[in-house]
Amino acid sequence: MTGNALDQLAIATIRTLSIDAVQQAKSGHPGTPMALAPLVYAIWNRVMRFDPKDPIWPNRDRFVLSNGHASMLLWSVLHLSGTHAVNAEYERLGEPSVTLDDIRRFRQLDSRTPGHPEYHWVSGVEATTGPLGQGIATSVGMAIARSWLAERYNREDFALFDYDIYAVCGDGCLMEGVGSEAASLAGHLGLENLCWIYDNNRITIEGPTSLAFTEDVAGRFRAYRWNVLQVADANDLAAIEEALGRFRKTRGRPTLIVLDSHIGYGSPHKIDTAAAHGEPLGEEEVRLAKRAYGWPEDASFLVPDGVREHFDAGIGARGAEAWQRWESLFDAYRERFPELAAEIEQMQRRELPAGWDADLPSFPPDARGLAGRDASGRVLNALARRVPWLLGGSADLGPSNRTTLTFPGAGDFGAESPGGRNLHFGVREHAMAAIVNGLSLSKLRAFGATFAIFSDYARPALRLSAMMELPTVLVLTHDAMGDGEDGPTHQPVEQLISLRAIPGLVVLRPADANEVVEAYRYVLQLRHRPAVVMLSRQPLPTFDRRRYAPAAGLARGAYVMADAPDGQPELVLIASGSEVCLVVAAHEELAARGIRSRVVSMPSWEIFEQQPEAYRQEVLPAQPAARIAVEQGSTLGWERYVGAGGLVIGMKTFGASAPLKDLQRRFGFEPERIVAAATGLLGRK
Ligand SMILES: Cc1ncc(C[n+]2csc(CCOP(=O)(O)OP(=O)(O)O)c2C)c(N)n1
Repeated sequence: MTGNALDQLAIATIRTLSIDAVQQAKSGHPGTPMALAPLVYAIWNRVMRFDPKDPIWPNRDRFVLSNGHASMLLWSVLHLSGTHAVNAEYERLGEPSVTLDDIRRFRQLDSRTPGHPEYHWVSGVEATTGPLGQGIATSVGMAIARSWLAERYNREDFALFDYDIYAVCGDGCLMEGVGSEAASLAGHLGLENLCWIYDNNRITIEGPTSLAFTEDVAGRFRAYRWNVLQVADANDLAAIEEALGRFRKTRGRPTLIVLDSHIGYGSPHKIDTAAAHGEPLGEEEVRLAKRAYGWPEDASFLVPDGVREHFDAGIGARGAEAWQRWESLFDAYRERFPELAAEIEQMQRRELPAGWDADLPSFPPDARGLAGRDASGRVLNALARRVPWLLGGSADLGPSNRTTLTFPGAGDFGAESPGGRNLHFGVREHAMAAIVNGLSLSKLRAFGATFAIFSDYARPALRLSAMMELPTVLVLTHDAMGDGEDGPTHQPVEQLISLRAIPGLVVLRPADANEVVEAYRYVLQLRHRPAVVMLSRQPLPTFDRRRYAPAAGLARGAYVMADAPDGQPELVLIASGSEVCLVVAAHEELAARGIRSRVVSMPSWEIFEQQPEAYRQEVLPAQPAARIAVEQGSTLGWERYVGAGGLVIGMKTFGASAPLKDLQRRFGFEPERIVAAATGLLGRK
């Protein structure tokens, strides 16, 4: 068989595997894989430097399927290329990532072929995608990481990091705001190793794009300062390869390839949108499509002889050769630059360098205290000096979030300064969170920052951080009503509880400067969980830890900070963050009145829930039943800790625009109100 015939056979195999899997599952999207099979084939078998035997090799080209509903494309190529599996400890397993049986069990429980690409579940998937726009936005983080890594580690004759990032997207990804935010930043940063391929099929679920999407996409990307290329026929392998080649030669700009295609290509009937999306073709249509591809009509899940071998000779051979070359290069690099090589190895395993916490400050007692955000700024700087690959930034609120890294050499990341550690995301919270995911997928330790209220703008990507089990960090300042005069639009109410509802995410709301230190100490040691650190805008007293329990208790999620003298309280006061000092003041006042209370600082529900039952009982015993929780956020959920006999002082409405003191009075966040609630609850004066 000629090379050309083998190419066509391989493409038809991707198409028919996709059709058969969707048909068998009775759900999925067959139309896009049918149309994009040549593209994905060209990228994988002709261009990508990816070693199927080692899918986590650091210098591999990345492939992100942003139109995740076309996941069968990915399952087909992972199978045909013989990509191997890797486990959560980064051990390379000899077994295939996706077997033909997995493909037969597309979308079924525990198969390695879920409905959408799932990072951490299927080896070879570079990012979880499905919510449209996320994949392309994440790819921008990957491209930033690629520039940063090259700048820090490449040396003359040692191009350790020179990989490219390919992301495939459809109309949906380009309609979504997050895609536009990310594209704008990518153009600004001139990320030349980034290539998006836009499947311009002029159709979405409801029908033709003429319904809602008639903008000039190419013009828009030119305005973003991207290199825009056109391929007029999605079946023209040579033209696709030519465009990919031009991308690789383009300097100083990312590339968008606009690929004109027809959804459901090969289907004899004009495929309607419902059939292309979320519905199998049906037996008859499957047969006719196979006939159009010159395929045996009755065969299903057929991989003809020669196809796997063709992938072995293409991506397999090219990947193995690139891998071997890189391994030798890295061996020589390790000899010449042992420290840098050690950094790369630690980073790849998500480990921290020795002494990473050596410069963490300890804050002396101070009644006037320090704002959470100020303590955070000092801690972040102390950590970033010690962890060279810790980097991040804010969505244009750096001075306010106090996330700027100010030590010598930290610098700003930019097109001309790709080694900078301060990222400037612009006012783009959603893209920021997706980019942070991309940085983390590239094994950098990355943080983003904004006001707590705007976590809503970042939430879809944050949810994916948790799903992908990435150790990202989101620094959220102005975590309550501390910004006073800015008013209800800026005062979070339901954000805390909604963040706590994201499975796997660690939410931390430290009470004073020393809890901030402990919060970051905890967060930095996470390897497979994202964290949110909620910080106050206003100063909070730094507690005297000789009098109150050490801040290290934070690592257990909640701890007894102050107690009744005999350890037998009548009442338990629970609070987080800026409200802990209020309950401490109430506790002192109650003590003066002869009422025995306990103060529990509860910076993190999630961490507390992980503690053994005995510890949780010790901190929050069944008796006394009189408990009061105080938090400047929605009261929702606190019932869990205060029980039926308890009370929650929290927010039931939006806030208001006024100085903080007035807001605290209006909404009941004052020690005397807590004292009154306590005496009322106990039926005492
Ligand atoms: C954020 C988000 N909104 C909606 C959907 C549901 N959805 C899945 S595919 C699709 C249509 C996408 O159209 P396009 O990107 O052009 O893909 P194609 O029609 O080429 O398959 C939609 C709306 C989604 N996956 N993510």
